[in-house]
Amino acid sequence: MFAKVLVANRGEIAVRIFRTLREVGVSSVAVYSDADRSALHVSYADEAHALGGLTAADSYLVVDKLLDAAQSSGAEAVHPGYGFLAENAAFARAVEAAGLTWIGPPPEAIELMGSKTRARQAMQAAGVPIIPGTTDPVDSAAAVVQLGDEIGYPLLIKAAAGGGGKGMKIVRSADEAAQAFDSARREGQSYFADASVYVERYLEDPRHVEVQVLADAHGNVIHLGERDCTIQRRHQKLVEETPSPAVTPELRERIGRIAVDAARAAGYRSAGTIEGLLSPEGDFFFMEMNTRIQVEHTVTELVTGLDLVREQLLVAAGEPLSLRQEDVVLRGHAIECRINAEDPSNGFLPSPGRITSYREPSGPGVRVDSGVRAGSEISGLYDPMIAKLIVHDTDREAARRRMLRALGEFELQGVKSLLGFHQALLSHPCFIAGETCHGLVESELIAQRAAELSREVSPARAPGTAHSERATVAEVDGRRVEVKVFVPEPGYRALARSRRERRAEGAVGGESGVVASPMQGTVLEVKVAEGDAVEAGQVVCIVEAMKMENEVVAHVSGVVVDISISPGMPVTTGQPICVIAPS
Ligand code: MV4
Repeated sequence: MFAKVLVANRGEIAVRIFRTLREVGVSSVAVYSDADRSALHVSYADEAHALGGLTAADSYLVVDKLLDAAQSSGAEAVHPGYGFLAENAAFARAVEAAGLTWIGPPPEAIELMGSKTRARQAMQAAGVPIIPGTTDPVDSAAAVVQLGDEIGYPLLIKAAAGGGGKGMKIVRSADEAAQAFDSARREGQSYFADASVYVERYLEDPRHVEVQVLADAHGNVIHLGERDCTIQRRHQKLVEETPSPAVTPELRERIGRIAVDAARAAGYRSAGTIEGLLSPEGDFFFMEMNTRIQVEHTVTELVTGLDLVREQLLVAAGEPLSLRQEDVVLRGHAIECRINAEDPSNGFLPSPGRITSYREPSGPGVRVDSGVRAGSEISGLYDPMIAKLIVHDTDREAARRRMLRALGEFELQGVKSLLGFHQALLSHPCFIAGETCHGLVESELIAQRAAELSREVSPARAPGTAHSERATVAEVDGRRVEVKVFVPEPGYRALARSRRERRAEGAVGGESGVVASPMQGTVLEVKVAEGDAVEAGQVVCIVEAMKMENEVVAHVSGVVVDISISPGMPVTTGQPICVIAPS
């Protein structure tokens, strides 16, 4: 086994991996951005190395910085967690080229599954059922129509480099093909720098059912049953459970075999997930493979009693898996609710701020995997998922009630969260009946119930000052030292203040001239230039948030002045984008 492992990640998953490392006696190395100096994952690890940089692009995504930290700490292996560089084959190769062990699948398997068309070809060749459609990219709207003639409508155009639902477009008839094709290519280009698309038959009212697999370097491939992740919002999973209410023991054996075949065909090693769609008729189709440990691996851990991160460590160290297929026992029912710092009564907008009060639920059958504590700042720069609440009980109804009990115990103040939303959702007859609940999470009813049920308070906000004095922790050669620092306020805050002052002096007309970002995200495209005349409602820029494109519009007519963003820039909620001066 390794003596020391670096985790190239943050938040709850970094803490989750550190916990296993501690149990197996491996020392742990954290890395952190400037925004994460006092984050929980940094204090949990045995040592911590600053990456420098505030945004993910300047820290957790910089390969050279991560490799430098690994090398200077003397780590022998790197665990990527999920997100960031977990499914980046070039990073996996760079880790190995640096003489370190990659705790994950072979880079070739990552690459194969990164191309949805290549993956479909390989799965088809291996006898794994794929959703009917093309296995090569389609290069024209005419080719989409041709497939429609052959297999009928509706069709679904997906990005070949994509996954997770980004850039999908439904085609309900031949005359919709051209627009959907162009739009899917544009989104593919903007999300993945790859406009290639392919086409599948659009399945109505499917369930998202995925199978957990484990594979070692000795030819052993096993599955650990399925997870049902049907409850999603804009392709972000919100609730996951196992077993799926729609999977019988016979179906489980069938999809388990399919998943093992798929993993073998990919030359897979480590923990991975075969994501599939289950039709109302009980047909299971391969959709894509996630070549990483997933957020929702926890529910599988609770019903199998296994530690999937420990299996990943064993496999990476060249050991065989700790069990064989016939040793896998699935016991009871587990449910996970993702506790995001988001406001369900405001379109699930991220809700950055400081957690003023925090107490996790506990008691029988309750697990919390969290990356925060009281006092943690939810920065708006990273993923809004701050904790996962997972429960286990003898059957689905008992687990559901246990989840409601635990949600009620969870104390989380200072930021808006999904606690009330989950209470509303899990109390709904549709969830109780184990149905697909499509459309329910977006419904006004749930948003209203969620608002009634949440006991959130707004964070107290100190007025901005130019610098603030703060006690913090500095990292010197991997050692952590308490120091006092003077922190300059973020640039945008100074900008906002100077605008307010100029407005007060009458320089920029009306009170409402500032166009502010309604969400935290990344600027994809700026649609206006300084000096442009714009109408109220006109799109000013596109902000990517939660993997979706969002149009930010001018709310008044006038002339654009003072554009303070550019493509590629991260923006936080309320950050000024530009000013519309009266024309
Ligand atoms: C589909 C689909 C219907 N037909 N593909 C892809 C990414 C994942 N987040 C959802 N995806 C879907 N792919 C075909 N050919 C429907 C979805 C889908 C979905 C599937 C199961 C459960 C919930 C869903 C919510 C939105 C979209």
